Amino acid sequence: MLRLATTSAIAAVAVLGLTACGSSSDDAADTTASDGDVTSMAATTAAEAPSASGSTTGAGDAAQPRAVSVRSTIATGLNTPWSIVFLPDDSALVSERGGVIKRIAKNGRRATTLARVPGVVEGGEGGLLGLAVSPTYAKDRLVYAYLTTSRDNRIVRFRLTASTRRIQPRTVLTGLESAQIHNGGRLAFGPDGKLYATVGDAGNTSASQDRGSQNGKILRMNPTGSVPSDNPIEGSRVWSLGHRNPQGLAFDRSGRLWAPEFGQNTFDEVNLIEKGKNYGWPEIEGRGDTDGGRYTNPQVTWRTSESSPSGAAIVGSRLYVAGLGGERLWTIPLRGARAGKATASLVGRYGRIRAVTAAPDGSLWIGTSNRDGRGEVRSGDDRILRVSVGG
Ligand SMILES: [Ca+2]
Repeated sequence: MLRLATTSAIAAVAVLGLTACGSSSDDAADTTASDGDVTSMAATTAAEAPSASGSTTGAGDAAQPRAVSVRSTIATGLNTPWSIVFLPDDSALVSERGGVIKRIAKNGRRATTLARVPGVVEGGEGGLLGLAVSPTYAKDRLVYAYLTTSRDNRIVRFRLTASTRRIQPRTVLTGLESAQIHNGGRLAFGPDGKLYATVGDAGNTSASQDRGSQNGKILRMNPTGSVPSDNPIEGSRVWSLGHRNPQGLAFDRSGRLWAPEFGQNTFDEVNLIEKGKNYGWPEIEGRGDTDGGRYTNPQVTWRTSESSPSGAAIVGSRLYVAGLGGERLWTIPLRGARAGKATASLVGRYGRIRAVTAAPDGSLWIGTSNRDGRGEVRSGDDRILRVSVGG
């Protein structure tokens, strides 16, 4: 009975949030008065709901996560690092949203400018966003980037090595709708060798349920950008639909894909992404009526003030999610296809956290995002930190 009551309360709050407000920027839930009012009202109404709720299956999930502890500062003085990826030689590449790729040598303690990606137009939440390293980098030296230009969001690829000074991008996918908000932008290669990309609704909520649009989707494509023959909709890169603004992708050791997603005013989500499934936006924010299985509910929800989740990474059997507005790192135990209870670390200590990447040594690297126009800039921002997550 309690469970039913809680679900109803959540549904009521979700409806309230949807009807009270139009499209809002996500990276900060409470920058405007109207957003702030709705957020606080929702938070009050939802006070009896768990602050971070996941599956309750498996008593072991309630155990404390392994210790999350900041071990060292890898680099400082960055400007809105969006994505951190590692090359096979254990050096790292960092995308700054303004368009620059920086490099951190193996065991290095500073980020040096490598090259600028041509065509990037930084504005609102857009700019140089996700990076991905070719799974066959040793042979092809290819790096992939998701970026905002003057007319679209697109994915490009280019050869990149430590000696590269000038990038010559080739297009992989063009024509994704761009906007000041909801550009998505995360890239990741799956264990299947396919390239996955999170694409936001660009503020056009009707795109998310439109199978003919690539916005509000998670896309799956061949490394050239062509459509794999085993995608769910013939001739389409759409892998899953009904998304608002996902900015994180992480594959677990069984090859399952997990993706956090910004909610509008009430509930952020973590979803287990499966082929062809519909994650509900804009019909549902957070958990709701699946309409007889038409929609798939998230496995974890948060109030937007607690999370505003961007990047995601998995180490062992735990999913780590970077919180922008929530200014924290979330740890979520994964048990097969179920997510357990989320636990927060580093709350407020470093400000906004956007990037989180599993490092070759088993640690996590996290990147702050205090210079993105929505944060409180601290001396040394933005920074990349090395975080241990236990043995
Ligand atoms: Ca959803």
